[in-house]
Amino acid sequence: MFKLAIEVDIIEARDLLASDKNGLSDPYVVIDQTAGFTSSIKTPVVKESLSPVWNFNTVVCVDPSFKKLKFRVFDWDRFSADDCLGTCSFPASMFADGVPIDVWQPLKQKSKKCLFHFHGCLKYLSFMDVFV
Ligand SMILES: [Ca+2]
Repeated sequence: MFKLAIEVDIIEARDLLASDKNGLSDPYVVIDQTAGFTSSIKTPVVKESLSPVWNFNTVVCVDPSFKKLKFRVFDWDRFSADDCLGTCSFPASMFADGVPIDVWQPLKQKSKKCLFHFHGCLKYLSFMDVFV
């Protein structure tokens, strides 16, 4: 059994919005999986940073018919719901040829412009590879 997957390295972001009273945020990134997985993938939280470095490697399972890969950046809060700092989406066609890509992209967000940096590569992998 084989699944389509995208190997993703979530590298960093620059100049995120400040969401906390101290003028900083506690950012982490969420990716939704589409290939029958109910859970999303989350990076660890980087505390008190507007230019976090995650260097987070993961494999995102996608349906062969997937349209886009979407990243959502949140500010973690201890006592309230986490705030969305911005999102960015990448069309499936970007990954179609299986060549590794290295992308800097502005986040869609309310005001200030910030950049999101990741590596991605489409691959086929056996079902068991997802769990080892
Ligand atoms: Ca926070």
